Amino acid sequence: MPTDLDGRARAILRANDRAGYTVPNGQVYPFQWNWDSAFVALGFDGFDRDRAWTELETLFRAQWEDGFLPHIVFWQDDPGYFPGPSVWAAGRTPATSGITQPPVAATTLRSLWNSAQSAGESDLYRPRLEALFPRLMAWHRWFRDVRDPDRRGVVMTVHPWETGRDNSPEWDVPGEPIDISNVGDYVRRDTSHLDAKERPTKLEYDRYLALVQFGRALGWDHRAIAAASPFRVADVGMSMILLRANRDLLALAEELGRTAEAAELRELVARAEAGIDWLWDGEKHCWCSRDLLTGRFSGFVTSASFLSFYAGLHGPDKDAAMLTHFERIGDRVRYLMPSLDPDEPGFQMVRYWRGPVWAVVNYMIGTGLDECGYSAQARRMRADTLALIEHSGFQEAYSPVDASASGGGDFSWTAAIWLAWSS
Ligand code: 9WN
Repeated sequence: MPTDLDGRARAILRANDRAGYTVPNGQVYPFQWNWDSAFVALGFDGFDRDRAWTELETLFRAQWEDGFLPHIVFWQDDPGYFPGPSVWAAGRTPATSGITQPPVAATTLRSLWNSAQSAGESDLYRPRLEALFPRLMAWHRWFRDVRDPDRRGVVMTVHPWETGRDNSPEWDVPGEPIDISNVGDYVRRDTSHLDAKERPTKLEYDRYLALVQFGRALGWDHRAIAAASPFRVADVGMSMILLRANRDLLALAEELGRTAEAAELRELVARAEAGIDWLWDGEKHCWCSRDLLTGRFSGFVTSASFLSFYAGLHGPDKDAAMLTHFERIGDRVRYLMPSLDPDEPGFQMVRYWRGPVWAVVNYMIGTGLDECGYSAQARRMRADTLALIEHSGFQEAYSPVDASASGGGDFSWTAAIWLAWSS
């Protein structure tokens, strides 16, 4: 692999470092994002272990008392992004948003810990692990208590931004009941930085804003929101990522000798393993998200559908069906894994989560495939991801057809995935 790309990736992380947290991109996303930081920490770990741990520690400094971990931390205001802290009005210091994001942090922490151990630095990092562990536990308990009140083993999400896959077509039908009649005027900033054809539409933004206004009107009382939101979806991505994260947190609990927490986590893993079948669409033969209000499957094969491997699920029939989708999609596009099945009429090769490839999702899919023994598919995930970066640099996302860029450049989590995966 060309080593200049290693240097470039490190330079991007350093340039986007705001002394303790990393912005995804300096212009478009000038704050700390939750799951971005979890991936960024993996990138730092290869050349600055201390800084990697700091990324997670800074994120958890913004945790609420009830365990909730916000999707954005506004460490300082910046007019370059909308909606900013005054729109969220979460009433917190530091200012934060009122929704969360996929819980990748426990999986990252386990990886950082393993790496510290291999480097013979356990003594140095154990106190930091001990300090972070209860914070992770609190966040995972928050998911259990607030986002799975019926104990189904799947995660409720109440905003498309929570899923991290903002404008996935999975949210089109569940988004219809959102009342956008009182959203009022607002000025988007994303489309002043980026081409509008690479971004969500006005209708989607109206819905995002209406849901922010809904949460704000309830004072960001998460139980009240979960009981009344017009948008309540069991996101396949979030559910798979949380199952994986609970397994990793369990390993850390065992490592730390926390027997009570380990028992709690074992129960969460067992519940998710039993409940996640609710997200298997037997007609489309795929994992997909499901509307909690209507029970309706999205019916879409998305990149998140392939996170079943990362979640550690083993089911020969379902695996075979997903691998058939993998082969079919792999024949249709040059670069895996498009965020939407290219055989869908709504596939758009540069419109955000309706087609483009994201290095972080590829990393999770590839890791899962490898762990489950599907090594040829895992190799393709890695090779395609590195080829995209070699072709077009460190973009937010890429066209699966021709590797053209979608979204912002000099992107932190893409640089991090290069560093974590190329050596
Ligand atoms: C809203 C920062 C974030 C990612 C998300 C991605 C995008 C924000 C936006 O950027 O979302 O959270 O304004 O478009 O969809 O996954 O965390 O990189």
